Amino acid sequence: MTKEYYQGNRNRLYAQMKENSLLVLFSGVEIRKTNDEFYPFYTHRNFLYLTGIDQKETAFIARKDGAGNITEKIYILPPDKMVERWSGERLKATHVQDLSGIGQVGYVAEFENDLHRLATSGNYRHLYLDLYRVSPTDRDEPAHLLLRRAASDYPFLQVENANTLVRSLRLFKQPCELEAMRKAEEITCAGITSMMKASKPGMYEYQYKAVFDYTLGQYGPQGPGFPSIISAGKNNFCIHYYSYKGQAHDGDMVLNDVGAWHDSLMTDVSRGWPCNGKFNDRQTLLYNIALETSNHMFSLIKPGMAMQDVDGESHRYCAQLLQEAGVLDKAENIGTYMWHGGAHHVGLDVHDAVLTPERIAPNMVFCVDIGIYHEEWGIGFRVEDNCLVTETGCENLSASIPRTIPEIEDTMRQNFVAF
Ligand SMILES: [Mn+2]
Repeated sequence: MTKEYYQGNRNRLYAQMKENSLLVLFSGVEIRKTNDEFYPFYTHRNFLYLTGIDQKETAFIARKDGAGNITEKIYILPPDKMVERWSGERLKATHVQDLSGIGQVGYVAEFENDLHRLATSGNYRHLYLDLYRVSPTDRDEPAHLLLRRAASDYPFLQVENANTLVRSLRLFKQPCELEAMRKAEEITCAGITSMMKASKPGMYEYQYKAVFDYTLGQYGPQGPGFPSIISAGKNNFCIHYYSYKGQAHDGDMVLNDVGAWHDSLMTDVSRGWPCNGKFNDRQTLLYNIALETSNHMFSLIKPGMAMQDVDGESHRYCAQLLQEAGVLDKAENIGTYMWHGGAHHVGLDVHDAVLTPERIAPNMVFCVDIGIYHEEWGIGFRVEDNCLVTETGCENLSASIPRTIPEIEDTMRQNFVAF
């Protein structure tokens, strides 16, 4: 992404902030895994969205004065020859300016003084922090620590939540984001078709995963955007399955729920296929019902539709088809075979941290995820695609990833060839 993208994101946030306000953001800190080892650092997505800086322990202050003028400064880790010898080069000030378009770059040691000076200057009445916890028991982020400190040290500053504002911005995808998502779809397609081509009875789930990871690895060092769900047979009945230990036996279906990312934008795509390359009668029946339901949804989705109707209508329509096929007795029992909805937004996060809208509008991207789980028949899979809402309807961004039975069987007849 260009610096103009990040500048644009910040400007749209500033436009929503009150006058005489401070905005303080943090990229986050490393989490210790064990002894001297840390989990891979993952920059707070809103921080990345607003600055483009993908580095730990970075802070940012923007101030908006009474006339609406904005002043920005970012605080980075200082150069440190010994640390950098072990863990790689830190971003230099000029590099940070080029990436983010933020003019003033300081070192983190200056942050506390600057914040204190600004907070006590008498010029600011509001303090915007990015405050969010998915669960009340989530660990404190640097923003939560500052929130507590601000309450005691700067009680005259009214705290505002920047999180909701950023979430409302992230809801609508920009052209460059859509371009990145389309590229990510291509990479995801390569990964999924590789698994289809490599598939055979007796293959272990970890081998499918290895094929997927290997294929994504040809496109860059970043790998999958989120932990891949790849399972076979009865393991498909665990919706978020990550153990990869099972084996696909002849007649089993393989399920994947995976996504590549490009420029930090994700995809989230599920396909199901019989490991032996040929759908049997029951698999054909259920798969075509899921596919037809998905196609029905893509024909309906357009601006103005209620967001909750995506799940509601897909369950209603799928129930109707299952009833017509004699699989389901009564529509209200659809929960026996459909265990989840799937209309979650996707973007910088696979379950994108956006402000969930009531109504669908252009440039939203969300998943249409039709899962059917028939435990008695031992068949479970989902067909999950990424839906871009346009001015008049919608587009399936993942349409080119084999999804009809002939497309899947044709793909599976091909041999997997390593790059
Ligand atoms: Mn998914």
